[in-house]
Amino acid sequence: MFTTATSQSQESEFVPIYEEENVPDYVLPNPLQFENGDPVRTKEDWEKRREELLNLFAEHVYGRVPGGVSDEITHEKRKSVDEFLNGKAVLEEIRIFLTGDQSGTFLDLLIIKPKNQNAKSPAFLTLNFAGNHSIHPSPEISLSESWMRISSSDRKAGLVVDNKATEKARGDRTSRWPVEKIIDSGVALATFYYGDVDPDFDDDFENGIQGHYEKPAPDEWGSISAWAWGAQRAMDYLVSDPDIDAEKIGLLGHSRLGKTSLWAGAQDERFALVISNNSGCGGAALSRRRFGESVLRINTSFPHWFCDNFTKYNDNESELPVDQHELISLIAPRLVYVASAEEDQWADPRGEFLSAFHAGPVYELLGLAPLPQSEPPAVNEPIGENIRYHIRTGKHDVTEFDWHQYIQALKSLK
Ligand code: GTR
Repeated sequence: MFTTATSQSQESEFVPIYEEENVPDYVLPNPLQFENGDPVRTKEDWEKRREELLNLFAEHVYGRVPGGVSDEITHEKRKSVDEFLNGKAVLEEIRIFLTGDQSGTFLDLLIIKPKNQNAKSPAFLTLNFAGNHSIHPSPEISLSESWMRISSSDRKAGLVVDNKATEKARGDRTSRWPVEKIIDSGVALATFYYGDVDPDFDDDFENGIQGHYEKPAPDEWGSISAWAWGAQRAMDYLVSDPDIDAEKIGLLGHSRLGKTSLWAGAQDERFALVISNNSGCGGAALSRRRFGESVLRINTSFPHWFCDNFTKYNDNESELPVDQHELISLIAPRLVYVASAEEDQWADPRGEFLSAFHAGPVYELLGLAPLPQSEPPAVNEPIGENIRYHIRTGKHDVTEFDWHQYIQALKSLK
């Protein structure tokens, strides 16, 4: 089942590596060495190296946001429900206009806040796959009218018809969203549908935010870069919300949205916590390992996700000027959480762990402890303080176990 126009033969030739002995030898680039070979010795050096790395990731992997794109947003509060979750919470829906006027692309931010708090609440900002209405069955949540991908199971169940969500789709993803547990922990939850910013299909950037601008150049934004930019615009609103503690906002994404969280969190230092849930290739997993999904494979299956320059590294990962441990290191000194799942071999759990581990020297330079061990921990045993990691039992998913760790991480922020 392939979704691109790329030749079938190129796809069918791909055989993923699933044995450690078949992982090629590789040398990782050193986050603490400038491109000219000079060492990074001080915090001031690191600030410069950080800029250099951000530019390299923008140019070679995700694509930069074009110069003409304005970050100015306007918003409109469309709904406020005072008695949500049996009166425990307040629900708000904020439409955030992304192109300066109200006729262009917008994202709908759903915010659920605990009530009766004496202080401002810490919050999660999370991107969702299937519309805000999918996270909880309440009819108070507006049904998304945006274009939706259709999986065969969604079609069978009538959740998506003609690429639009139906009433049946309400609460379809509740297993991934323990809303009551989050609220009971005194934490607010803000979420938006990623397809509001750019619909997730290869449309040559006709739709979504890129459609308002010139076609992206080879070093300009693919969809992940656009989704990450959208998360930053949602953050612009969230930090202005008087009920939210702007110093304690954690950004969370799963899978392709974990890749997105890492790229947004690397660039935007307002996120005090950045969480990658099963983000895999182009996320936390080291590209040079080629384990499971590879750069060639991801660029073939999803040609719109990364910038066109990234295709230079198809089957050519050793030439990449960066690797994904450096993406993790860009989050330093903030709290970063990388999570894997045992059965999610496509995402290379070991490669995800090693990225978190090899980001350690940057945290150490900034006076913070790296991961305490160079080998992955046992399943279901989270490790680390400033860089946290776990591998849980089970498959590619977001579970109660994952959320439990993320809530603890958010609440540990000083
Ligand atoms: C897969 C893709 C992964 C991951 C996943 C998801 O098909 O190969 O990189 O992003 O989708 O987002 O669910």
